[in-house]
Amino acid sequence: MKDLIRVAVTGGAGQICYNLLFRIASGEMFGSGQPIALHILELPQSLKALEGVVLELDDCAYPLLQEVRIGSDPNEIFDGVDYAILVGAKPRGKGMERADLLQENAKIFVEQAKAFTNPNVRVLVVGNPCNTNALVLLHNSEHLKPDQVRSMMRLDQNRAISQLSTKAKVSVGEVKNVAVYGNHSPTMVVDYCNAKIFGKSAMDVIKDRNWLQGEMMTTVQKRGGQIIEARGFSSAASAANAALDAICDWHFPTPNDNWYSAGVYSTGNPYNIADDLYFSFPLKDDVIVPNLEFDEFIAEKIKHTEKELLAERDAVKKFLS
Ligand code: NAX
Repeated sequence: MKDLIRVAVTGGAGQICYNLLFRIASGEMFGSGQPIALHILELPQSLKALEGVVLELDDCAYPLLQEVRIGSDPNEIFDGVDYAILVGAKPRGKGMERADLLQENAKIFVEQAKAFTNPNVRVLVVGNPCNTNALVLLHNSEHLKPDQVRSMMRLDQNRAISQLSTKAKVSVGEVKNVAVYGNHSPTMVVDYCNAKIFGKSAMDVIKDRNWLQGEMMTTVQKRGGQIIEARGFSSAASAANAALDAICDWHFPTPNDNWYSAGVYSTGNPYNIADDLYFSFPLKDDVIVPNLEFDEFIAEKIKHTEKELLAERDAVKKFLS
């Protein structure tokens, strides 16, 4: 039997976790031979609901799930974990300004930053605004190094893959090297210049630059809003699926013929993006893929999303030590 992998998840009674916890426990994240312990954090007022989720986990009788801990104290829940998926965050309330949302969430990540004890822990921030929350987390931890923290951009990548495969009428497995840049927000940029379909340039296969720059880009950028409009709730199953993919991207070697996107610390990046941001780039294993070339449209949009992240950083500057 392999050593346990301990996975902390926050926001355990929320809708993303209802789609995520069961998939982790079933072995979908680390494989069918890997025993798992779940450490689940919730706010005190939602612990009862979380207890109900744990009853359901029990009732699945997952052979790999060796242990479940729940609680409201990050120090207890994050103690000794190998991975942490930080989903719990404060939603935007009625009449709340974006700057208020940034600050309210920053407080959560300032507190959680201090609670990690495993020097090798890897932390994926999902709760929005995820890139800036990741930056706050890094700045407020004595132990976490930049490469131990990421923000989740994999949902945007998956949305882009899906749009490209539908347009080209090929299966999703034939669409590779799709990268998204910047912020997890409507300024996020899909790099259609380097994407491949059947090993060929996506631009040569699709031959419709207007669609790539217009409908495809805006569909991916605004997909979250489209789902809220249709469902009445924000993306949950697809977000959980992306969190699963994002941890697999981190845990397992990247296939030779592909890359993936994640929000990583920008200092020292090869694309002239400002230092000290969490910015989405294409990665192979832990390294940003260098030397990719874009057209002017993409280059200009990348500057725009960088500007938005700089403004977010400015809004939380009092939390950045
Ligand atoms: P829910 O409101 O259903 O659940 C959030 C849960 O987090 C609640 O149960 C709440 O009690 C808990 N929580 C709040 N503060 C907490 C804290 N300090 N410690 C522990 N638990 C806490 O939201 P859900 O739909 O699950 O979404 C969670 C977050 O994911 C939101 O911030 C959302 O914006 C973000 N998303 C991020 C995505 C991404 O691609 N990065 C996509 C999906 C989603 O929009």
